[in-house]
Amino acid sequence: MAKPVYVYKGQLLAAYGFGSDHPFGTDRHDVFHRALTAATLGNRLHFADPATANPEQLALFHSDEYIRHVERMSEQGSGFLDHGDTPVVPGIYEAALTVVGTTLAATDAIMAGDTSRAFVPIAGLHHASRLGAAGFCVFNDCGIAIEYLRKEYGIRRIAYVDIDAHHGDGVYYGFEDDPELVFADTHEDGRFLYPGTGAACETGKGEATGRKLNIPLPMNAGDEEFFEAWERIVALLHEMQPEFIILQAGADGLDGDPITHLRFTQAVHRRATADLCRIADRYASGRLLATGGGGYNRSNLGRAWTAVVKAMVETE
Ligand code: V1S
Ligand code: ZN
Repeated sequence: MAKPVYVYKGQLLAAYGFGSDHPFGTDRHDVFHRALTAATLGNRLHFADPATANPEQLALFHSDEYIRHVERMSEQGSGFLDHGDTPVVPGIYEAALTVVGTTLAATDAIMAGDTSRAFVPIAGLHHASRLGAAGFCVFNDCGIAIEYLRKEYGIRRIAYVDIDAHHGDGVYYGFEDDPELVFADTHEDGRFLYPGTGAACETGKGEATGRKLNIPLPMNAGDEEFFEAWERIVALLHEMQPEFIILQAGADGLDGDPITHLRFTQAVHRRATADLCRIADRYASGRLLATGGGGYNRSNLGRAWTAVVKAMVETE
């Protein structure tokens, strides 16, 4: 009997966001769940509750000073955590703790064997660095999950795959010289889009050289350009044979996103997820954790994230 795909749902998770004038509004969670419900995958899914992380878990990736700074700013309730993208809204510390806690709960569910595949919308906050917030991202749940898998489960060879339109700089620079973190990221070329990093020559440092793949795509690149890049990612994953795969499945590369300039369709999300499921089955006992990441056109977000979950169900 196939295990259900775990999809995380709950108002504590929905609370992470920055208000209706900001691209990362708190409506994104409900928009996704409405689209998923319409896809009627019902009995193949298990809707799991959000969880809250504790400061010790944050400290697996972030500095104590930065964690205290977010807590203090959140109590104060105004200003920005970065240079204008990540406003302090009331309760942002608690909401950010929920994003991290939910990604870690999904990690635990997979490692316990309750499921092989899990999807956490809203998570995938890949810009936060060890020392600070950036680009709508307060705490880097993906970076924390990587450290958590190592500490709690002794899983060393982890693959982080990122198809968000923005480069996953927080994860890349957090593990740039770490040979056991396989990193593969397609994104809109940094010469045209935030955060400006992720050039093809950024292939890792020291012993990690060659274990990181950054593939910048030109403005207006569509599915064809993506799939060409994707073959290189698939080849790297077969070579590295990871024990656990994390996918940051940002939906902001789809045509019509208000803040980027790519032209993917949801076929990108469907095929990327299906391929990762097969690779996970071959090397990682099926273990695949996907996070929602970006995506600011609400219809696209529903379509792309539903395609991720559907591909997980169909390959389970
Ligand atoms: N790209 C982009 C973009 N758009 C915005 C933005 C637009 C409207 C607003 F009301 C507020 C912000 N900011 C940016 C980027 C940050 C993008 C973060 C993407 C997050 C993710 O999808 O990858 C994962 C969840 N920031 C910038 O371009 C920096 C600025 C240079 C311009 C915007 N101002 C507000 C700050 C400085
Ligand atoms: Zn993005």
